[in-house]
Amino acid sequence: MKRLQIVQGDITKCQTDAIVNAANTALLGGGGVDGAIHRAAGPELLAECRTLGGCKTGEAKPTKAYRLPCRYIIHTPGPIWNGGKSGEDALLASCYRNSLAAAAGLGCKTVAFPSISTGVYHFPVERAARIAIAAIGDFLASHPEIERVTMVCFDRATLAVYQDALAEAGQAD
Ligand code: AR6
Repeated sequence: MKRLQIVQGDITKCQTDAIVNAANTALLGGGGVDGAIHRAAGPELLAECRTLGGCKTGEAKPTKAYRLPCRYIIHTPGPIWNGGKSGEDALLASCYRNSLAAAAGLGCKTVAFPSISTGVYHFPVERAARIAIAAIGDFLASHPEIERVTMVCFDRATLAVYQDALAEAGQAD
């Protein structure tokens, strides 16, 4: 999957058309990557988020990016890990699919994701990485207009897990 890249870094610095925020259903900011995105984008982001009326887990809503170097932020609340039998896998796949669909609908060609749900929401990272890579790969296969998707892993341990999952999935596309 040459159109899917895995890097280590800070997603707030990404110069992609869109970045994805691992948000919560209120869409009013929080800790982790959500906090970092709101701090870097500035207070206008929270003002726009207040107009959105929240977002269901697994769905995705876009905003402008304000002081960030990207064009759009796609906000998606990931599932909170609850042992794996509460539909978490399907909801996590929906986060990736719906975020990419929202970005494609806005004409974006490049999209960056953080590792959704694997921080505060405690989704096991190996399992999350396999789901993310499969969902992104499926979307790319049917959407040639998306040129590049970047998984931006904050720490080396997460980077290694996503690299292994990508190698496991093969280099087909
Ligand atoms: N760039 C890229 N990845 C980052 C960054 C960054 N600047 N900062 C943290 N990460 P989390 P979740 C990584 O907890 O599990 C918030 O309070 C982090 O190391 O941000 O989906 C929301 O408001 C981890 O690998 O998101 C929600 O309430 C990954 O991003 C809740 O947390 C996701 O960790 C969402 O929890």
